[in-house]
Amino acid sequence: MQFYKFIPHGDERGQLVAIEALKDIPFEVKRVYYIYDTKEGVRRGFHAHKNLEQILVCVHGSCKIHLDNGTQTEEVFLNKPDEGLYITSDTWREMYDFSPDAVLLVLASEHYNESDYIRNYDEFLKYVGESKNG
Ligand code: T46
Repeated sequence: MQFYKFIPHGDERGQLVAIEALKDIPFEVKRVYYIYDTKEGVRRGFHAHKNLEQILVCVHGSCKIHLDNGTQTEEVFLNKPDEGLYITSDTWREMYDFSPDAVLLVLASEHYNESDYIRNYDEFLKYVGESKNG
């Protein structure tokens, strides 16, 4: 788990954060999506990826991210529009505890591809186990 800190260009008008590919984050951005209007108690995600890097920025409100690399888990709290959570492909992720006003912005290194998803937890454990053993 790694955080990227972005520079807020603040002045009397307010704040502006710019994120440049390969400069502020380590990959070219091919896709941007955002999650908002999340209902109370919702937990989403429940998957890993085979080949996808992502930066998650909670640009408004807050949410939590559960990360699991097959051996260790972590809970991350996101509530800063100038901070990005970097998630590599072989990480199981779940997003939860969204505040009603939360907007979770995601920068992704690849186009959307359903066949890149590992949606079964046992398959995920097998996948990361095999990756570690070459
Ligand atoms: C991830 C976490 C953080 C698209 O059509 N294009 C897209 O780029 C995406 C991301 C989704 N969709 C469609 C597919 C589903 O019908 O939007 C619907 C909801 O997607 P999903 O159930 O995969 O959403 P989450 O919140 O479970 O997961 C998403 C990303 O899919 C995933 O890559 O890492 O956010």
